[in-house]
Amino acid sequence: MGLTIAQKIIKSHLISGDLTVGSEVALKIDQTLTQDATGTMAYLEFETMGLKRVKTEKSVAYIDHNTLQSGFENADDHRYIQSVCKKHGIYFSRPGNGICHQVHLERFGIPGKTLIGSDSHTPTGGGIGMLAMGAGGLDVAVAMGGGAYYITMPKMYKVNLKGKLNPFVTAKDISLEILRILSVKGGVGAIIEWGGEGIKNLSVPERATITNMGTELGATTSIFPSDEVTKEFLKAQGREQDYVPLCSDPDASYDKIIEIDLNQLKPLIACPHSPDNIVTVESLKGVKVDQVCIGSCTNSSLLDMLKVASLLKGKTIDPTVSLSISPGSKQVLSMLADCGALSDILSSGARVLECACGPCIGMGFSPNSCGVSLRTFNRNFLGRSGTADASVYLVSPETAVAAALTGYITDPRLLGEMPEVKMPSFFKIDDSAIIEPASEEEAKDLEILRGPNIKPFPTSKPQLDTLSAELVLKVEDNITTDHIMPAGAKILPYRSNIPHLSQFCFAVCDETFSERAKALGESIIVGGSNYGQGSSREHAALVPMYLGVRAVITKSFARIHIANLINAGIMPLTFKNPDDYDKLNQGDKLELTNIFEGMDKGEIILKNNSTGDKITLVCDFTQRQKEILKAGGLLSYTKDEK
Ligand code: MIC
Ligand code: SF4
Repeated sequence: MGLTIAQKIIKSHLISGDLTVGSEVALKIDQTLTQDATGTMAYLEFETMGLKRVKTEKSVAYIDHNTLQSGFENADDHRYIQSVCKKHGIYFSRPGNGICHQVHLERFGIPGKTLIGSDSHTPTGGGIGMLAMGAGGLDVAVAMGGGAYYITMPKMYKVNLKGKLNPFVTAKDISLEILRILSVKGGVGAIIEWGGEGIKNLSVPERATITNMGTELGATTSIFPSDEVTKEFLKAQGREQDYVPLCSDPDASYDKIIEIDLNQLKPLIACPHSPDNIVTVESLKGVKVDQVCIGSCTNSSLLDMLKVASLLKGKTIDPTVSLSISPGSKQVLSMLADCGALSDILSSGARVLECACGPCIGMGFSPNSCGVSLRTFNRNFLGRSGTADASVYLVSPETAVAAALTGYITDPRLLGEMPEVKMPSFFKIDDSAIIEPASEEEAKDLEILRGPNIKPFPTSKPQLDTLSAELVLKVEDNITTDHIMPAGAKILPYRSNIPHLSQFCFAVCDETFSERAKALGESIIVGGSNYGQGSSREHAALVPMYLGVRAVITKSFARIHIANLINAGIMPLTFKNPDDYDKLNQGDKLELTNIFEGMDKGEIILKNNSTGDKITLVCDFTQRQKEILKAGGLLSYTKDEK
């Protein structure tokens, strides 16, 4: 039987396992990326492995998240990461050079290669036919050290696009349409391949918008074929030699096939507070808008920015709206400046922010109280913007401009003619903000520079056969890592200081959580389905571990978060019967016995000593995962193995 694109890449990178869906496969990783909010932790972890050089083909560290530098903390982190890179063979993308996913696509991504990144939107690389996946920092550190990356072999979904997008309907609307169809849980356990004749008209940046937002479906990753469009893009980036054609076999089989007719698609909008809360833009006509943000790793390419500039040209934004534009990379910003488009943006009254994540992760530009913010980003989780009572909507750049010009949610098709905007045949190549590592010889004498905010990361205790602990917190479905470990300008500077960070754990849901968990010593969390969706931040596991959380029991987990929990030595367990969720209440005294035998059987019995109920929990851990948990986390396991 034929293979899908992803199966082909997996097969050529298999270290162990086979293509049986649901089984564990170990993959060789060719490239890694980190960003600074997860990077400090990942490099501290890499350092404990005691290796001199990374063993990947290319590893790159980006500084793009924590660029506000409201104190010494971020600058210290940046300096630390830069010194690790120089010494250990990693390329360092300086602050200002752009958002990791945008820059990686432009300068480093190669079709057919594997990439893991300590950021959940690493699948952006699927836009040029990479098998690109988000992972926890520790998994990235292991891959940098030459270790395998373990995933559960995913199902294969195919989305066939037919027809052509109408003016003002965009790749972002395709992303929102698939979220409408599948929901934020619909891609869990699957890789989504995009195909059909409709993809021929989608450029690489448009494809990358789609693979980027595939993360919001919970998918392992998303991927496009590598074809003539890919070749043109790589050629325009001066990297034609990196092109390899890649497509699925004609008889490849898929677990699900979805058809989208591009001709029928309308401008769409995701309403607060979930990316799958989709309606048409026209149905929200007339809603007053306070703020518009254009940028983020979803929509900050040169193509996006040129469209925005051409729509703003000669016009002034509504005086009641604040508009921010963050170009995705130095390449984008510099080319906008060279062709005069930047001046069109500035003349409209927009505020141009630096090439970084910025408002997307609440690093400045938070909306006013009860504000309505339209953003071209990928997430609109509660509180993520930095303003707790703001209403954040996700839209295409075209819809964003329509709101900025009118002051209201407006169907962009009412803006008149869409000016024709083309990608240039050649991009401006200037890699001066990417610093190469030192040679092995030079690296010997280099010192790693650490700041006082960089604290050693916590380690967990080995798992014992019995666990008696209180249910410290019960939460509902679709809890995101932004609930578990919020980000934003006040908290992000402390990503390398787990004790400080721990004060804010779950603060969005329950301000007393941190103190209560600490006081209990050991505790258990209960959640609904899709627990831990969203980011790859391992802090959402490391911080609960630091606070004594030993097990999390849910209806289901998101992929990266479950891996992070196991890596942190926290047992992720699911209800055999999801209705048993109702039999547990905050404050209940819980007991898990014969844990090791249960791990082997795949079921553990939970006794609720407060009610007398006995509940069956499922744990289908692989042998490796059982050993990691017994050792008290991946780092202890790796040390024990040495
Ligand atoms: C996000 O978009 O939520 C982030 C911030 O990029 C995270 C990483 C982090 O929390 O540092 C992600 O997507 O993994
Ligand atoms: Fe940065 Fe936002 Fe993309 Fe995360 S989703 S990498 S915060 S731009």
